[in-house]
Amino acid sequence: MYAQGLIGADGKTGESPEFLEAFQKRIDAEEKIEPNDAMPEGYRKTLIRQIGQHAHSEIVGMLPEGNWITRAPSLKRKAALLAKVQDEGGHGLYLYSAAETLGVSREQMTEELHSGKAKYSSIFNYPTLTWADIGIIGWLVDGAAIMNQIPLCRCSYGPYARAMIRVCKEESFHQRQGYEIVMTLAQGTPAQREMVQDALNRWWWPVLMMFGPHDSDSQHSDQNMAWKIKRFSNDALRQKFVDATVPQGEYLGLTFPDPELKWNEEKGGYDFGPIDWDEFWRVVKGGGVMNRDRIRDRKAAWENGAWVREAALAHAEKRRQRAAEAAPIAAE
Ligand code: FAQ
Repeated sequence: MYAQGLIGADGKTGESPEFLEAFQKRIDAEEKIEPNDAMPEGYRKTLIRQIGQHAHSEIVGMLPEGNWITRAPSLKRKAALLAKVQDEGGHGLYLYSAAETLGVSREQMTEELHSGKAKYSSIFNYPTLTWADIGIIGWLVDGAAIMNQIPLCRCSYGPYARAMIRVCKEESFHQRQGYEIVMTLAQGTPAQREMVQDALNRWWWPVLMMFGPHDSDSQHSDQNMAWKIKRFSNDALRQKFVDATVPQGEYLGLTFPDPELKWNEEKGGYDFGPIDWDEFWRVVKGGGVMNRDRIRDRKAAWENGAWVREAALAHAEKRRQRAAEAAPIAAE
């Protein structure tokens, strides 16, 4: 069924206009679409694509921060970071489960991640060089994730929307723990201030890229907004994020690495400089500093965890057999 290309990539439909119109009416009436409902093939496929990529992002996203758990500067920081990274793993699992309700298996999705067919967020291909990067990831990367994911709580596909509610609550704790790390460093010694400013300089532009290409280059936006999978365009969310985040940085006396960043009274938002889309596409296509390491680490985790999956299956089979043997006795 999914023999060719990326799962969910083609979105070809062969449905009658009446069926598509009736489906659109349900969407327009804000009805939730549930797993057993009839849905256009394109809707199902684009959801598998987006939810699968989102799940992969959460799982790959554990790596840059996981790298700092053993080096966190105090027990309190270590406990919070450990909990955060575990939360990201949990988000990945809810999302894989949500995608599975659309008829794709976790193994298929994993295979596509490992082969490089399926994407994951560009942001996780940048290295975490100092402890300040952990604060900046919480503040900015989780901040951007929340901006994108709050509207997904109203996504038309029920299982995805419901998963997002808990994910967003947890992301909001992540964002606060990040901002608190950044605040401590920004109010610390000159060396700490310099470290956090350097981290902000390195992460700012890649974070703006997380929202995806400009609306004019976003191939999925129009259809996915009509289907109410997306509620806001990539550019609209990027603008909201900049407007919310710049005052938070300025409050701490930090500067943003963009000479064109300026409040625009007329539009009621910030103007900002051009994004380097060549860098974005290079990173998305595998050419970022950490792409190769990230996939190598995910593959190793999958292979090293094979015995756990086998043991769980053997245990489930043993329980099934015992239940089958006990059934005649229970029935007497
Ligand atoms: N990186 O037509 P559009 C997190 C691809 S979770 C890589 O605009 P769409 C939590 C896009 O897939 C972060 N690829 O696509 C955390 C498409 O390629 P395709 C992840 C990107 O779907 C925090 C092509 O470009 N969040 O951070 C990126 O309408 C801390 C054309 O783009 C989600 O996944 C990118 N940045 O809009 C974890 C949220 N942007 O599939 C650990 C759900 C675009 O045709 C630590 N996803 N592309 O081959 C979405 O909202 C959407 O999928 C967008 C893209 C907005 C990401």
